[in-house]
Amino acid sequence: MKIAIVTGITGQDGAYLTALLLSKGYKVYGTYRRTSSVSFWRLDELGLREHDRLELVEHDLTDLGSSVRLLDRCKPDEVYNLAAQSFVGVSFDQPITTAHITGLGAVHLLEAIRIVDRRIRYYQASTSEMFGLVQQVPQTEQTPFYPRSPYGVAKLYAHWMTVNYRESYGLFAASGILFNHESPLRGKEFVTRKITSGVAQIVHKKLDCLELGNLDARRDWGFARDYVDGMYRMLQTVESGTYVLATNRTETVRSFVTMSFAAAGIDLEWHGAGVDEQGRDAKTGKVLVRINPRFHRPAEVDLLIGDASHAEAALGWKATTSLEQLCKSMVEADLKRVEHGFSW
Ligand code: NDP
Ligand code: GDR
Repeated sequence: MKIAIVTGITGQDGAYLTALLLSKGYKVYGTYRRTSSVSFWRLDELGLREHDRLELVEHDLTDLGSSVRLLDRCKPDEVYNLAAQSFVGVSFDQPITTAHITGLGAVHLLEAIRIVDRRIRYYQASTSEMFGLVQQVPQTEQTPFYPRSPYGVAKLYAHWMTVNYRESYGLFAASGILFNHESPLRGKEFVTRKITSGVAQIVHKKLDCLELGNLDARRDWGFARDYVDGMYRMLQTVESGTYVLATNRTETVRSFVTMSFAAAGIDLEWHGAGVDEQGRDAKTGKVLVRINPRFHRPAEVDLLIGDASHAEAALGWKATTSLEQLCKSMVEADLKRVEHGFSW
């Protein structure tokens, strides 16, 4: 039986990747950090919590000894490093914490592999945030990096360390440069889920108006379940490499808002510009969306659109879910959650 470690199992991708690996017969060790109240709601939603091939293990990503002991004890074939301080907005307020977890955390695992067993295959969760300021579109594995946030910079460090351990010590170390991927299990701090849960609360009269930041940012949004399949494929090849996963379609935050209200049967009209821009219900004229500058970032990534041709050719991977399907599934899930009084 193959053995995998998934760090960050309590997150969106951790839950979907665990589901995939269990379906393929793996034994999965999922790591979580110690807190006074750990939440496994995503594993519960997927019905995985009590799976007999899943073991949840406490692990501190900032402690090398913790990573060495983890590998020594679990003896994995594959390590998927998904744990990170993953919220770009927070990284501006907590740049050092972000560097420790998102940047150095990866190196602790790479070092642990180097010490414990160099045959262990490693996946690094890299990101389109590393492209940052637009250099060329669509972005590919060859596009120059220019990160625009402490998160992007920390991830770029981890990416280059992954490449360096591959080249220096011959480790099988893959780096997946994944563009934004969303799902009903997305955290509510990220814009898509903030929007779909906001729409659901507005429909159920628990919220009057959704407050957002930059509506002009463009993102290449895919479905998380498709993307974890790409991660898995990256560790099944003969040699490790770097791969972009993306849909090759970009939309503004504004159009995701319009799409989300439409999925709940509300026709939204836009009025005004800049911080005075508002989204109003076309029937009643009620303001349902307004701008709050609090959600603007000190430096923004304006445009992301990825070209995943390399992943398609080398891994047989392709995004399969349209943004309309994805958005609808998120709105429907949030409508149900609000209806049943669930808070996540
Ligand atoms: P989530 O924010 O949903 O999950 C992040 C995970 O990291 C959680 O399990 C979280 O644990 C854990 N974590 C946070 N801080 C720490 C810490 N100090 N020590 C240990 N674990 C910690 O992210 P996603 O699932 O969406 O993303 C998975 C990975 O992929 C991340 O590394 C992210 O940066 C990267 N990525 C994500 C993309 C996306 O669009 N989703 C795109 C490209 C890259 P806890 O529950 O305790 O907070
Ligand atoms: P991102 O995702 O920064 O791309 O990082 P997020 O959903 O947070 O922001 C996307 C864009 O929406 C704009 N925006 C807002 N964002 C949030 N969170 N809240 C708002 O109210 C709001 N209003 C407008 C943002 O400015 C931005 O332009 C995600 C994370 O999953 C990273 O971990 C991952 O690496 C990248 O995607 C790829």
